[in-house]
Amino acid sequence: MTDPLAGRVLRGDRRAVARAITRVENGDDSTDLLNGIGKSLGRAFILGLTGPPGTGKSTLVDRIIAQYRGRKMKVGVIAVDPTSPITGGALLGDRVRMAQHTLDSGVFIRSMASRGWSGGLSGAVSEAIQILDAAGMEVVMIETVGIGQSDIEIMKIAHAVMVVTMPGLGDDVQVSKAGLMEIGDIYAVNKSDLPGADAMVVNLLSMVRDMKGRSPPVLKVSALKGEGVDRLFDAVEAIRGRFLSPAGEEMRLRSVRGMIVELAKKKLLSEFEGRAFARSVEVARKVADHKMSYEEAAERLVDG
Ligand SMILES: Nc1nc2c(ncn2[C@@H]2O[C@H](COP(=O)(O)OP(=O)(O)O)[C@@H](O)[C@H]2O)c(=O)[nH]1
Ligand SMILES: [Mg+2]
Repeated sequence: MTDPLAGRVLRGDRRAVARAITRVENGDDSTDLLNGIGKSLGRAFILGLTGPPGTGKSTLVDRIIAQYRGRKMKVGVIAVDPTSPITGGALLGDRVRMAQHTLDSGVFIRSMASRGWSGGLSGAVSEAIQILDAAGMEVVMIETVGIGQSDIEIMKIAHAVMVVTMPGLGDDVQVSKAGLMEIGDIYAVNKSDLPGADAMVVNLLSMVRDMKGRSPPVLKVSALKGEGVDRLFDAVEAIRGRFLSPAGEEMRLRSVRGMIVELAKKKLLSEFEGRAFARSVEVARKVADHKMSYEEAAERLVDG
């Protein structure tokens, strides 16, 4: 049976979208909802933004929203932040609130807390993207703090990934360690109004050049002052142009595969937990009686 909420989401009803995302965020049963919208998807261009905390991702998201709104395009944003909601930068918070609360019905911003979501994070984000896609958002941006494995995993769902850095980050350490050098399609050196931006660009270029066959652009920008935003946006649009063209087939399929795998993982995990706990009685007894190692017991549960 189709959830009536699905129809409302498909019509772009904002309250329905909000409620649907809350449902997937809480882990409530959303099977009927997602089946109801699930065959009308794949139109939204998914742009991931990731990088160390405080580099100005949210401020940049705000700038990119403005660019798309200038073209009358509908934009959805999901900010996954372990510490703070999208209001991390007070300035952005104010502007976002204004944007939401005044006339702009073409923007839907939602922050999702990652705390306590072990394993299920990417699945829930995938579902939220589906909802925004179904509601007619032409672009969906996902902001994550690029410090953990799950943040990197979410980026597999994106059609394009922008890695956001800034001068004086301790250079390569934070960026390369977290695996950010492998996943970026565009590198933004934000806060270029501060000293050290050129050095950061040179540094990133050399790291990026080391990798085979790829030469993602490294662009200076100041989200605060609005400098370099046009060029950065052009780089995003170049990728979106490919996404929309027949040549984007591979890119589109890669994202779909990423989504399906994340959703499957989420299902597997939640089903497994219940079953495994029920079945653990016997092996737990053996472990307690020193007849089996924890390792063996865990393997026994996985094997079924
Ligand atoms: N100087 C300077 N500060 C910036 C720039 N962009 C963002 N900021 C500031 O950096 C802080 C963190 O920004 P935020 O967008 O919340 O970073 P996030 O944690 O990566 O999302 C805020 O105080 C912003 O105002 C910039 O281009 N230049
Ligand atoms: Mg932020």
